[in-house]
Amino acid sequence: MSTEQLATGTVPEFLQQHPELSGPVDPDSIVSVTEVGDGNLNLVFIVRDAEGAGVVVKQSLPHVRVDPSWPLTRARTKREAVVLAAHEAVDPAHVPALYGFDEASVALSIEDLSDHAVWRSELNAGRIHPYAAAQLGTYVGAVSFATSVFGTAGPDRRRLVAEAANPELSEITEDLVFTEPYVDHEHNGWLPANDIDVQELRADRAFVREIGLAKLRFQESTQSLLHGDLHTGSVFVRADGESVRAFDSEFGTYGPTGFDLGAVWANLILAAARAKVLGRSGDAATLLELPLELVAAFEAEFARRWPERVDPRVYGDDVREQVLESIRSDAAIYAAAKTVRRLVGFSKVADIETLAEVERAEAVRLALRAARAIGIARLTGASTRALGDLTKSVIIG
Ligand code: SR1
Ligand code: MG
Repeated sequence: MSTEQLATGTVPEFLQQHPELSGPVDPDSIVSVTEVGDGNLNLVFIVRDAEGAGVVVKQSLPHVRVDPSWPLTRARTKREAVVLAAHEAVDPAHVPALYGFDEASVALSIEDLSDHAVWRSELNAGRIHPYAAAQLGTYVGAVSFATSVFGTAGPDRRRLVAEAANPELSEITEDLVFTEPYVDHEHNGWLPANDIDVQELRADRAFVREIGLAKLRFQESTQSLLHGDLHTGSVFVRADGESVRAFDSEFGTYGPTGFDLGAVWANLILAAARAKVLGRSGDAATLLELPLELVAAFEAEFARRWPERVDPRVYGDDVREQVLESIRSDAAIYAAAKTVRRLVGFSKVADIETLAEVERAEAVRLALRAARAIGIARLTGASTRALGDLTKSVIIG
């Protein structure tokens, strides 16, 4: 594809040619364009006009941004537009508004949320924003119910599942989250002090089996339309506590609902490990309570919508309870998988990487142990509360 690559200087003309992407911005009075992309994949521009209105324009590159030797489909922008449109239709309060998508230029435009901050950056600065966990639980509850068998009629849903197929990015998840950390791979890396921890992890056959089974469910399941990459760097928070938005859903596809819950949970474990090694055990304890709020809010929203289910004939409340139980269990193993991948594999996180070496090694050790602990304890039917307490005892002592 010979799509023109946008640059700060060419964005104004691009929006004049594509006014459907300009949202509230007047394309004829643009005064600033700033490239702010800090993720692994794309270009992201914040555009402002003379009245102060803003829009965010995102364009995919033909490769991974942080590794130009790694080609990647530019159709990922379309995949994100599909997921974002579907999620916005269900829960507009928890995602940025989608203004437009242009297939030829592989660009989309969304609401400018510059009055928000990225949750991961806030966590790393010691500001927890604890309300965000429950808000994300509500978001996952709303979109997972609406896109599940319970929220969408069968034939429509089968078409939607096909439309949201995301083969290339799903393969990245399968490789980076579930496979590479457990084998020798050039993407992996850790401090020498953590050699013993990685060896222990890989030698834990029960844990590796659970990771394999979790990968299998990720590959086979079409339970709901996932965000697909719901880490704290994909979440905006606003200091007034009134707005929490999940963005960057380009990895979205139909999959097991617990995958999104597990992503949030994992990143709370990582943030807690950071807090602990920096001497902030109180913050670590607060952070490790948040997965409970996440899961409780998810279940409450799912249950609130349950009376609207499209086919109640054999889907009684007992079915709902079993579905929620299996999602809780999935959330724990996906939390474990997503913790491990950020410590051992490609795409590590600032929470850990910005620590000095001694603290980093300790944080990695604690988080790996917490991941293994919940990945196994969930097999005994441990409650989310019990799993949360377990992570506290491992990380805080
Ligand atoms: C090559 S993409 C690496 C990672 O960045 C995204 O945030 C996803 O988590 C993906 O696994
Ligand atoms: Mg991202």
